[in-house]
Amino acid sequence: MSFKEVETVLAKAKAKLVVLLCHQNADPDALGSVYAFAQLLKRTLPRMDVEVAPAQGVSKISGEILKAIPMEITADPRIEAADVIFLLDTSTIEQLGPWKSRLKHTTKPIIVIDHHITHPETKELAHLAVIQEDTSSTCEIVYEMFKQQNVHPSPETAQALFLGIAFDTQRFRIANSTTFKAIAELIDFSVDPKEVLGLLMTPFDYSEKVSRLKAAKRLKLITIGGWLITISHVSSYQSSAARALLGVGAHVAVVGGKKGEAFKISLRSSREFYRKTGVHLGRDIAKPLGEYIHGMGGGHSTAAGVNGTGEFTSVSAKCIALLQEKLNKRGSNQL
Ligand SMILES: [Mn+2]
Repeated sequence: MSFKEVETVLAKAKAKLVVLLCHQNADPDALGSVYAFAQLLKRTLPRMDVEVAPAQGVSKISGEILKAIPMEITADPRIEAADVIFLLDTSTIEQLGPWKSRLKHTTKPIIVIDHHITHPETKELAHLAVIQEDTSSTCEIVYEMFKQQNVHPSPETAQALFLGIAFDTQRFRIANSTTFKAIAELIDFSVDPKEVLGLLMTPFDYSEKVSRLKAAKRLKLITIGGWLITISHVSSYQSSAARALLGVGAHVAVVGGKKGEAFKISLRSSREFYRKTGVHLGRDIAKPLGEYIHGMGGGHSTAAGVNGTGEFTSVSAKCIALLQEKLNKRGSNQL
């Protein structure tokens, strides 16, 4: 796939205005890729008007990045007036929140640039789809296009790309040699890794710290077949609390909490737990747990969530039962 294909679509549409969108609560990869791609378009086609708009704002970490690297973004993109619409780092139009319906009925060409597994509906919607599922970030795909066009990114653009790649590769933990080559080149475009990596470390809010500590104080520790399982409850920041419990040594952390009538559970497990047991938290635990509490559950192999209604005691008992069943163990020991 090349930038030339994008240029062909733009030329055919006689594009004077294009809008670049990315998913809501934009993470650094989404933000970095829309921003950098806009810079590439402006450098290649200087007469074209380019608007950048993350749907419903950006994540907390991205907010910190925006303070350090000023990027021109708009909260009110001219979607209807645009000649071509781009979606970056966005696998379904659901992720565009309230803008979804504005896109569903558009007759303008839509170009998707992404590294997630594409939803069939998005494939149908897209005029051109640049999907590289084996690339660790959308920023890497965008940087490749800079190279194809022989355009050198500005220091700000290089920083934005660097941060997107660093974020999506979990600070290079899952990066491969292609990623490291791109990173080395970006550093040569005046990125100071020490300085910019600091932007990805947002300190916890006071209330988030309290939730994490309360979850630790209230935790119930059991073992099932030698695996350390922690179960706890807090009324907010459940996922942060579950990550904290993994940090202190749990193989699996289940943190539930009620806010009004809504009951929410976050589940996390270590990679080792998933590798050795094959228990997929999203599929094997969160999904049936969601049905049990008359709500919905799902997620990834080591990170999942459930929403519904229920009481902590019965929900945690059900969760333990599911873990026992999936691990093929009858009992559990309380430590
Ligand atoms: Mn991404």
